[in-house]
Amino acid sequence: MVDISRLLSRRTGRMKASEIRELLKYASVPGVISFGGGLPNPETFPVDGLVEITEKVLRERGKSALQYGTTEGVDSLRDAIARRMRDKKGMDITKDNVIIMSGSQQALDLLGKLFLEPGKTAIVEAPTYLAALSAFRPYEGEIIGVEMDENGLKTDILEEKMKKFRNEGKFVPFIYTIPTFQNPSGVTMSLDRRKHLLEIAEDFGALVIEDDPYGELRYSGEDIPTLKSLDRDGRVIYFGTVSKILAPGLRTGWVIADKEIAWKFVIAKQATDLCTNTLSQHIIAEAFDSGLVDSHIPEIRKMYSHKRDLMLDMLEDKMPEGTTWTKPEGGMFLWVWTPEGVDTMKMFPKAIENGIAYVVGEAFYPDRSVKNAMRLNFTYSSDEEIKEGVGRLAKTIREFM
Ligand code: PMP
Ligand code: G9A
Repeated sequence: MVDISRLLSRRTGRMKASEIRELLKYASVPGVISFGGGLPNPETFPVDGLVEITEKVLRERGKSALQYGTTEGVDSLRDAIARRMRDKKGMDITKDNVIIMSGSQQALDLLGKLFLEPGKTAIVEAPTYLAALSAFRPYEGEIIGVEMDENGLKTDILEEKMKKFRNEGKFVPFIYTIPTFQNPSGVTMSLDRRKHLLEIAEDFGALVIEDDPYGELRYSGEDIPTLKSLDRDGRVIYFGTVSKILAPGLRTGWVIADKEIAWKFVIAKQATDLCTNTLSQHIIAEAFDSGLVDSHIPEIRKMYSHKRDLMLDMLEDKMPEGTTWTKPEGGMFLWVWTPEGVDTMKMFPKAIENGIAYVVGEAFYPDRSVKNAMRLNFTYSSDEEIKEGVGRLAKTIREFM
């Protein structure tokens, strides 16, 4: 065996297996109900529609659909996305602002590659998307979380922190947010906070990253304008994906940015994978253009909104005194605060013993400082599993208290 420890780069020391991916193992352990993984419900995948489209694409455009493509992405897909972002998200953009990614996860990695290094500080929400932390960490900047409440990122606290950082000589290239139906909390940032966030970013010369995989999955309440639609000077970089409105296996997402920034993403992407899966891109372009995606999203909303309501009802019914949770208007997750002193990491073995899995809250904080919280996914489990699983979770918390 070669001893590779001396051979590895310094950055590998900052790489860590995703706790969510590790948890996916429990999704297949017989008898364990998992609210852990952030998986779409496979019943929502429009398999028949995609069979038809794939055959059409291969027959009509097989030679180009199986060839390498440009790094920026397949033109028909960039066009379809630009149109969609203009119509549904109020963005003033063209195809030239759209760069196709191998999932928005790739955009997160390239973001770190482009903007982080020792001496730079990324601001994230606390809690934030776990795999964004995994993407940023190897690039050796500092990552600092700013707390949230039921209206999203607390921008007054952000402003104070930014002032303090400026006095300390800390340099903040970007503020990363998931403003709509956040992963992990399910919370949506209010319009006032969105405007305030953009003002702060402008004052301090930082970019704003709007990661929006869930925006089209609204079950109640009113749409709030995207940060990108409120952007006046090209400060917002928007990340989108088909993972939650079509299928994650297609591994396709996009970056919307001003042309200069978009070009930086292109160069960084070239070194990573040259281009995103060309066949997937042709299939997705067709799925947008033929109306498959639009006819299909209401079905996803219907199923998930029912599951959200069911989980909320069950929590109301079963949870012990002192436990609270968010009530998301969309997305795939909700966030549970366990009573003070109930450390969900320490409780985890008991949960598995009782046949229920969740993601421990501390994994979503850059400093792992919060112990009495967990994330629950409500989209993957069957209705029966949701009913039974919340009961098991409540029993686990009671026993652990
Ligand atoms: N950002 C957030 C906030 C997510 O929740 C996810 C997926 N769970 C991603 C990015 C990655 O999505 P994709 O499948 O497009 O890589
Ligand atoms: O790792 C995955 O499969 C994507 C899930 C993301 C999440 O659970 O937040």
